[in-house]
Parts: sequence; C-alpha cells; structure tokens
Amino acid sequence: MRPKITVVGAGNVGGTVAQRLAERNCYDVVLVDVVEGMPQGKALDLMQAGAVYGHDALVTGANNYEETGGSAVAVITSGIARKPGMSRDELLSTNARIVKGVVEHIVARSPQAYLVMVTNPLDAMVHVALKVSRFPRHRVLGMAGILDSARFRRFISLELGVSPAEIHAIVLGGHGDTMVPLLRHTTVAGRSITEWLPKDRLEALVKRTQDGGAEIVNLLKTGSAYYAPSASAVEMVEAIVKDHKRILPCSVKCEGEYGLRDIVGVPVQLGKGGAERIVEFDLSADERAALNTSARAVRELCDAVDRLMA
Ligand code: A3D
Repeated sequence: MRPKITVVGAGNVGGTVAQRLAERNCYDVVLVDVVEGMPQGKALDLMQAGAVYGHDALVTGANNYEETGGSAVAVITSGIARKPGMSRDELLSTNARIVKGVVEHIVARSPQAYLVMVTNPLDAMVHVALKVSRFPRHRVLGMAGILDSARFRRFISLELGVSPAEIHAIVLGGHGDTMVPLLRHTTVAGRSITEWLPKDRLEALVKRTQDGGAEIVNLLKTGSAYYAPSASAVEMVEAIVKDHKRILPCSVKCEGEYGLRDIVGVPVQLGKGGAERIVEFDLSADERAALNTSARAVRELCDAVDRLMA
C-alpha cells in the first residue's frame, strides 16, 4: 500500500503539491477543499494526466475528511493568500480559524500523522497546529526556510552563473521580513559566499530574498507564489516518508535550542521520526541578535493568536 498524503486546500499551492506528489508515483493523495466540486475536479484531472505522464497515483478529491483517515502526512495549505500591499501577518485571524478547524479534522482521523504547515502567517499557524493537535513538536513542522533558502540560492546562482546545485544556503528565523540568511554558512562549491561576491551585492541579494514573496505577489496581482512553495513542501514530505535524514530549515518549536523557546525556522534533520533533531550552528553576535528579533516577532503573533482563540 502506498503512503497516503492528505493535502488540505486545493488552491494554487495545494493543487500543485498534489500534482508533484502524484508525479512521484509512490503516494496516494487526498485533496480536500471547502469549494464544492473543485478538489474532485482537480483530482480527476491529475489522474488523467497520469495516463500521459506515466503515473497511476490514486488522487481523491473531497469536501470532507472521510477519505483522509490513516494519512502519513497532512500538508495544510488552506486559507487565504496575500494580496498586493498586504503583509503575511494580516492573514492571522482568518487563517487561524481555518487552520484550527482543519487540524481538528485531521487529528481525529489520522492521529499518527505528521503535519506540514504552509498557510501563512506560517510560524503562527505552526503554533495553532501544535496547540490544537497536542502532537509532540517533532510531528508539527512549517515549510518556509526551504523556500527562503531556495530563493537565496537561485539569486546567487543567477548572479554568479553557477548551478544552484553547487550552492548551499541556510535561512533561519521566522518567515517574514525578519528572516536571517546565514552568510557565513552560505557556500558555493564549498567556498564561502563572501569570497565570491562583494558586500554590497550580497546585501542586495539578501534584501531580494527577504522581499522574495512580495516581489511575486506584486507581479501576480492576485494570489502569491506556489511553484517553489509546493516544491518545498513536497521536499519535506519526501524527507519524512522516505527517511532521507535531510537537514533542511523548517519552522519548529525550539525547546532551548539556539537559546529559544519559540517557533522559528532552524535547521532540522528530517526523517521517519519527523523532526529528528535540531542542528545548532554557531552564530555570530549579529546573527544571534537577528534570530532573537525574528523569534520575538513570531512570539508576538503567537500571543495574538492565543488571544483570538481564548
Ligand atoms: P489559494 O489558491 O487561495 O488556496 C487556498 C485554498 O484553501 C482555497 O482553495 C480555499 O477554498 C481553501 N480553503 C479555505 N478554507 C478552507 C477550509 N476551511 N478547509 C479546506 N480548504 C479551505 O491560496 P494558495 O494556495 O496560494 O496559498 C495557500 C496558503 O499558503 C496561504 O495562506 C498562503 O499565504 C500560504 N503560502 C505560504 C507560503 C510559505 O512559504 C509559508 C508560500 C506560499 C503560500
């Protein structure tokens, strides 16, 4: 039997996550959305694509949770997305309410599942999912750092004319303006990025990475990025289900690591135990201060969520 992956929210990110999972040809996918007929239609379309593309994944669309039972992983993308000029934080109250209800349904039918959160504001939604599910922290993860790091890697790759495969980068912190790209740990073919690019160019690429989501929102005008976000969420699913032991930046609840007790993006080893360990990098004083600022911003949002849900 193939592992079942539930994707909640069949919009831009969720639909593309379902497509990428189906194309791996090793999962069965359940796609859930509140819009009647839409997840069912996308599921059929995806299965028909498989006849051409060469997969026979079973994709089921639904407006309820009956088919989701026994899911290995639930990827949660349900919610509203940003419009031009909106910050991720402005999505807070609507998406907290949506995510709360969704997590209750998933947990009732898949008590052993891993949760991969995508809905924004990301770190605060990990907080909601942790609270509502009462799952241990290693089973509730947020996707953001892989995306932020991918953006940074691609900008560096375009600047240097080097394949992104040669570039390693880690972006820590909350998914927002306070994210912290770790320049000392960013390498191109094993050599520090600071040996490849002058300070002013590096600063420009960091800024573009921090604004990476808004740049796309402004271009699209309706909706936000979904190709890279869906690829990043699928990388997490694969690392967990296939026990890859990848070390990837994910949003997770720190319990003393990095001196924090907050939900924040840190390097996490992902395998069949979910977040199997948090890897601690040595940080400069500036990086540590930036990470603390980022954690504080996330904490304020989590406190706001707690007040909303009280
Ligand atoms: P969109 O295409 O609007 O899809 C969201 C879907 O959620 C819609 O089809 C809705 O009908 C559905 N939905 C709403 N309420 C419910 C519910 N209660 N149950 C089930 N489905 C529901 O948005 P999108 O796919 O572009 O983005 C989805 C979310 O992901 C948004 O909050 C984005 O901000 C977020 N996002 C996060 C990242 C990160 O890097 C963290 C990247 C991209 C998008």
